[in-house]
Amino acid sequence: MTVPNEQSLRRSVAQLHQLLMVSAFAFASIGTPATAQMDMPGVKMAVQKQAKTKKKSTRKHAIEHRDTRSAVVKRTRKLARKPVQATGNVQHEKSAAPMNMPMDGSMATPSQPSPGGQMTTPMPAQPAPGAPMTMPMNERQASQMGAMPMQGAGHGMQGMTTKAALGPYPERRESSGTAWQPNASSAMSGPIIMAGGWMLMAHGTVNLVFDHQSGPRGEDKAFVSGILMAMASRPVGNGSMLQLRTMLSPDPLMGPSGYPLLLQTGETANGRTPLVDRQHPHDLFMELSASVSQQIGANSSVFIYGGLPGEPAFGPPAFMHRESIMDSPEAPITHHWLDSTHVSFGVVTAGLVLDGVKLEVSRFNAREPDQHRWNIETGPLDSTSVRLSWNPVRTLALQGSWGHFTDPEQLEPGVDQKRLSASALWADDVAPGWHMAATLAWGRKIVEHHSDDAFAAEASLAHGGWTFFGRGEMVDNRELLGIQEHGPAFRVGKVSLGAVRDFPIADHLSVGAGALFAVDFVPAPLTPLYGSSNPTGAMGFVRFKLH
Ligand SMILES: [Cu+2]
Repeated sequence: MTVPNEQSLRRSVAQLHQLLMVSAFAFASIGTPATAQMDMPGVKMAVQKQAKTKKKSTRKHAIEHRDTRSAVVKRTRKLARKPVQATGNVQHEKSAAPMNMPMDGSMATPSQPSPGGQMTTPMPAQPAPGAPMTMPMNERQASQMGAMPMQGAGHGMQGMTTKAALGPYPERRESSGTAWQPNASSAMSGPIIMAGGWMLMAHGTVNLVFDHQSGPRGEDKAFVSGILMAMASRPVGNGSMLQLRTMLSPDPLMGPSGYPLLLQTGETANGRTPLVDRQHPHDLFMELSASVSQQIGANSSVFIYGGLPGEPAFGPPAFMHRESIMDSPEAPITHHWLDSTHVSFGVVTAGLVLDGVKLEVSRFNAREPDQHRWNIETGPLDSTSVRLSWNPVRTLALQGSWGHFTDPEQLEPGVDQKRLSASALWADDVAPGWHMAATLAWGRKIVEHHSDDAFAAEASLAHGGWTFFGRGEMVDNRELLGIQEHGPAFRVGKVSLGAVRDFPIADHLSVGAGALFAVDFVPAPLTPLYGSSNPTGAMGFVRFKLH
């Protein structure tokens, strides 16, 4: 993808995407049209642009009907005449995650079939100037709505499948890039605005972190990290769905050398020396992507995804999107084995979805981002990855993937890598009001006949405004002596435990305070360098969360 006028390409891609997302949001929040058009195969309808959801708790239905949203419509419609007021419930972080609205029209109820099999249901318009429609609801509300009977719906939507960006499955299954998480996950949720046929969603977290890493290789630093993600999607024809995504990171503000993190390696701050015992900052643009999917059967679809940058079909969802550890501000030391490809400057992925199975192939630029964190880079799409994903039940997401990475490391020119990964993500309510998520992941990096493994186990437990999280990791790392892949592999480990308490300050916005403590496990040959066999790390943080 080396083009003659690279500078202008970078600039225009970035500007175009920014403009798109910004104008979409601006449009949505000012002149909201009275109706939002929603299309799905065989169904065309206009729906009321305002909705208020009522808060009730019918726990009994919460579990059975979590993913059945078709009947939501009726309830929404019934309540639609009440004044618009967002009802984001931020008291229960996880269990109160706003519901992701299906985008395929299953929010609306058709009443009159038109001759062509198309149904049109115009609904009373009540424009509220300046008030974009948001449809926040916590799981309980959503489930309760989902459990509402379809009174009066002559042509019920039962049996209709909700449709996400990449296929006809519950939208909650989608995660970073084209990765899947369990349907029962609430990691990707945020306020939703419907405007002009588009469904807009945003979410994100910004952390202010105070970091202390012990010993001679440790250091202290305060920094800002996080992600802000905006998505816009709309149907574009019969069974097709378009999605645009922008993900931004404040990480470049922390400076090119990132933050102290014992046993972490990967990327560079100056283009000459590797970062060791530090986590690199992520680029401002973590994702600027577009995807189009076409439904090819009741539960199947094909899709294509392109990003500059984007995430190829390799590994589990990126750590900042995994519900099991997304509340921790600390990057995993397994990052460059499992999910460091989440910011790849040039990705094209084609995929096939058959019910709970997804097979996808990516061609991408595997070169890791360089030390310039504010720009967009380009490079040839000369690397390949293949991923097979399987969600056998709504609480589980499995994947296995393989990749050939051409020349990934800036400081190791000409050295290719192969990587393998397998992971299992799990999420469910373990008791009323208690939501749990867990991940088990393995990654292998094969470089010049060395095979180096990495393992990660993560879990989070959310209750009320509290989230507890933990992670254990083990890595065979050759880069700790700063001599890249040519050093011996040292098996190192780490256990990290933490908690955060969030307090709502506005609809969909909370402020939280948290802390974590980590113990590192260093093998004997490295203990003189680290001052002990168990150096430690600690972080205190304050965060804003849009959800
Ligand atoms: Cu990363």
